[in-house]
Amino acid sequence: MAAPRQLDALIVGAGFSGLYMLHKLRSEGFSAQVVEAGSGVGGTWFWNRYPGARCDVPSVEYSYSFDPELEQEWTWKERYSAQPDILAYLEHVADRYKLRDGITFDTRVTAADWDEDRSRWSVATDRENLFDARFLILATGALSEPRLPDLPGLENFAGPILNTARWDDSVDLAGKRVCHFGIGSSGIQTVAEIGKIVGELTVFSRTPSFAVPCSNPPLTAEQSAAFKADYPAIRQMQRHSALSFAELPKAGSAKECDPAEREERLESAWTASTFSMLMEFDDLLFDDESNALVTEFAQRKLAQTITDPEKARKLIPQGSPIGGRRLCAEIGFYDVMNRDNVALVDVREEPVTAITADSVETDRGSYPADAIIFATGFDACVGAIKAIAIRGRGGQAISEEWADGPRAYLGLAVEGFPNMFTITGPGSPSVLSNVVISIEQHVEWIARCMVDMRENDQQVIEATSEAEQEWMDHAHEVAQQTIFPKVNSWYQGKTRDGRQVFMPYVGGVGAYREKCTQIAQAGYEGFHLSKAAQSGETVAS
Ligand code: FAD
Ligand code: N01
Repeated sequence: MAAPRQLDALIVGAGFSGLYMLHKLRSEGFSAQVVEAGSGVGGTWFWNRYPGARCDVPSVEYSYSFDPELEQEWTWKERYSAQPDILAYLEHVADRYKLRDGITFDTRVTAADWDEDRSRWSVATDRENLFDARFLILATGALSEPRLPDLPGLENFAGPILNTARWDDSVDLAGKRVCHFGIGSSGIQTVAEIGKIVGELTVFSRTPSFAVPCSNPPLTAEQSAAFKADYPAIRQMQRHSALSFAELPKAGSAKECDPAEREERLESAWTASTFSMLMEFDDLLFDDESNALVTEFAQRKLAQTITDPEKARKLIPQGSPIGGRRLCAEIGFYDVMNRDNVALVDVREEPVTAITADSVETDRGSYPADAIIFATGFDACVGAIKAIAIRGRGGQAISEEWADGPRAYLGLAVEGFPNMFTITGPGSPSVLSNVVISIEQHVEWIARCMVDMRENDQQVIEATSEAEQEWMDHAHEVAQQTIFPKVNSWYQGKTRDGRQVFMPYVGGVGAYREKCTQIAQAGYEGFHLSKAAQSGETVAS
């Protein structure tokens, strides 16, 4: 086996996070390498190739803001771009900044051990290569570890089994009988597309989400030019708003609004943009009464859209405030669900009992299947990190440390795991924001921290347990003031005894950014900084 490669930083993952992290560290003069399990760049947009996959934040906002030249040279075709276009953009980024030679593809990081005697990370992969790095940066993605249901007899199924997050486009579904599981954002997009070509479709749902119509006209040359001219203002707004959108919630409470005016406003918000419904008033994520009014409006809209009352009963969320689960954007999903060749099974009332070679059996019936699709979500926020055997100080394992829910300082660093950073880790705004903008903030903070350490001849940084606890308490307290912890969603992690733990930070992207900046300016308050255990190598290459 070859000697471990010596690096300042080993970055895991080549999505939006890993690509920018590599570029940033290289431009600051550090030696860094990315290890990526996939055979190309793009992360989410490399893996999620299912039909209909697209972003639900406008592309002019869901794109890097760090380089005005990149903003000017790239033109988005649609308001919400499809997966191939977002992947093409990330491939362009990899080429433009000459990043590919810094990425080891088709290689999975399997283990990382903190060597206390040398204050360095020893990183192992599923190939022969080993790395020895001062810093370990986890750009592994909050939504990258697919979660698949353990259905009885699945191994007996004779046809193809597809997963939206690992899509195989060599499978031809035209005219086939398809059983599809899961109708979150991925499932809704997939069903809307495959529903047009399959022979028969049975959709197995569990918890339904609200989906709003996605208006996605192509962008005209004039619109693109206007966006390009506006980029500085758009970015400024994004960086300092609560959700890193260029649109701010409109001032005022839903419950205090005149009912006729409220109805009119919600009617136009319904088709305006994915998140307009949640931005129409500024108290919808905090005030149960205001939220209930908008929830009831959305239920009414869906009842008018879904023609079969039995399907409507199963598809319209009940007892769940709108926005508590991620709002979905739909282009033709309910039209497909309205078709006669599309059946809907709610597994909560009709559980799956067996999978045979060519059917899905429930306690009430048998559904023929030539192919099965899983759009059943991800082990969100923590899955990809826990999948690596990471051992920190004293050999403690991250999977054990987080067995009762993730703990982290600012969602960036974990006590007991020195020199390890998590980009959009649990406890940061991450998935409750336009993620690209949150990624950029983390990347820039980490790079700045490494530069400051180099300048101050410090090699080791670790969150203190007090700071971590204080941040966790604060994040918990802020979350309790919102609707989020009241809802069953993938935002919630689970403890060993089955309790739910809310994972993202809901205090707002702008406020969070300020807090992170203040902490850095105050000499990395809440972190312990020191020299390496043994003198010798410095951080700079
Ligand atoms: P990822 O893109 O997930 O990349 C992580 C990479 O790490 C992956 O390529 C993975 O293979 C690699 N990796 C993980 N573990 C290992 C390991 N052990 N060894 C080697 N490599 C590893 N967010 C929004 O804000 N707006 C949207 O509209 C939006 N749309 C989305 C649509 C879909 C279908 C999905 C699934 C998510 C969407 N998201 C959206 C969230 C999206 O994940 C983020 O916006 C963003 O792409 C995350 O980038 P990332 O680089 O942090 O992680
Ligand atoms: O995953 P999900 P997703 N039988 O967890 C259900 C982003 N994204 O991949 O909640 C039947 O939302 C499960 O039910 P339950 C976005 O942030 C964005 O769709 O576990 N159903 C749930 O309803 C999104 O939120 C876009 O009770 C089963 C569904 O499957 C996040 O990624 C597109 C089941 C999974 O939904 C995750 O979205 C795609 C079973 N056995 C993704 N097991 C955009 O549009 C689970 N379910 C931008």
